[in-house]
Amino acid sequence: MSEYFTQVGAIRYEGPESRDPFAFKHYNREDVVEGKTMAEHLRFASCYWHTMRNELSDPFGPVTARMPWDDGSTTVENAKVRARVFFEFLAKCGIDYYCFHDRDIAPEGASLAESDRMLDEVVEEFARLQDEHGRKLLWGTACLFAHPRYAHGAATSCEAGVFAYAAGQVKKALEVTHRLGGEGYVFWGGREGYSTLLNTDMKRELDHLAAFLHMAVEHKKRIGFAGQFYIEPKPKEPTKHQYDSDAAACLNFLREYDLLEHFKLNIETNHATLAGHSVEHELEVAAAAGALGSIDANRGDELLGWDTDQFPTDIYQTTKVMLSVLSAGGLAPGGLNFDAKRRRESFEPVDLIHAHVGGMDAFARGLKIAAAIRADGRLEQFRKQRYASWDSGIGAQIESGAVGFEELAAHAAAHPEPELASGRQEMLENLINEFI
Ligand code: XLS
Ligand code: NI
Ligand code: NI
Repeated sequence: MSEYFTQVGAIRYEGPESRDPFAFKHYNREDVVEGKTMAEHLRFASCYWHTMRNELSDPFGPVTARMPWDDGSTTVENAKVRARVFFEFLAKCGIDYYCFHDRDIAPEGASLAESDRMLDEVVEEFARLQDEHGRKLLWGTACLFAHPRYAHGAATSCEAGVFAYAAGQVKKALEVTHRLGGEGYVFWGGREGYSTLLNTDMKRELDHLAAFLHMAVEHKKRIGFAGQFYIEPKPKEPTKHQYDSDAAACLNFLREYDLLEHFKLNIETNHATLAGHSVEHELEVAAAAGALGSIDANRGDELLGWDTDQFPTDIYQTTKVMLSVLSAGGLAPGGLNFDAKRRRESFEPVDLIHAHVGGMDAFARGLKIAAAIRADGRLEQFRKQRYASWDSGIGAQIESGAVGFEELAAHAAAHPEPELASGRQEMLENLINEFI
């Protein structure tokens, strides 16, 4: 078979001393950390929309990405060529998983039926390529935000016919995800929100969104799809306000509409920062509810206010993410999906390799550092000690529900002013730096 990334062979682990830009310095897939291999911990995925379909235009200029394999047509044949390039890319980088939207991998036809037919044809090529290259689908999803019909949203559109069309699209996307052995399915409500409340019946739209998700749960059961459902929070962009604005808002919505048992969250770093949170905040909120599912691994730029979707290269950030992931017991069947794109200036195919290799190494390093911090134990010990007053005496009585306001008021009256210990933030920050 022809090769598209001819400058590069398979990316190998050479260790921290290597100066080869096409070698891993930290990601050694068979290395065991806390009882699992790095590959099992990290479960890397590349996303089709950025890797194969993002041509790197911006609002001020056209596409720059060089994709010599792509003839620019919307034919099924061209879609299959792209698929072959993608699987060669995954294999070269040693990335086990991938993710896609229905409309990234196959063209949209003049009718839903025609789109479905073309999707089926491309999916068969994907099935063949998965076998040939030993790659797996982490999750599938449907693009319910690009076509002009979704201008007012999909499941929250003011137009019922659009809701029906979106249902048809998700039905098919679930079926092809199942066909490809997908381990999950993501709902990201790209336009499920509003631009102005002047024209919006928020309560009615939320009821519709919940009804839509209940139907998806039904269909999942009907077809025997056992993959995990995820909601991906994002506060804004493209709309001014999206209903799935952050992890807490998603959890509340899922609980209110009796959906929580069917969904986990897919947390994206740059969406967390758009919501005014750190990614580790979102991970902790999800984990506390038993709903930490998967991660869209990228990063924003603190000087820019939008979803810049940059590749994750910040070791502090990957360390904090891996601390949360390890303490939550891991991500499987979720993974680390690089929902990330190159800068417009990085337009050569080989830049895709640099970008992914760097992200993988940054996470491998984050994993090793996080495991070392956990093995050292001082951070955990400090945190535990900070709550020692709850382990016995009045604290333990409160936690067990043995006392109420009467007893507590009596306790406060009978005891001197409580003594507080320092939070030691600076000392803990220094402790983390010992390991970076
Ligand atoms: C966009 C989202 C999107 C989802 C999949 O901001 O991150 O790419 O991950 O629909
Ligand atoms: Ni995403
Ligand atoms: Ni995003």
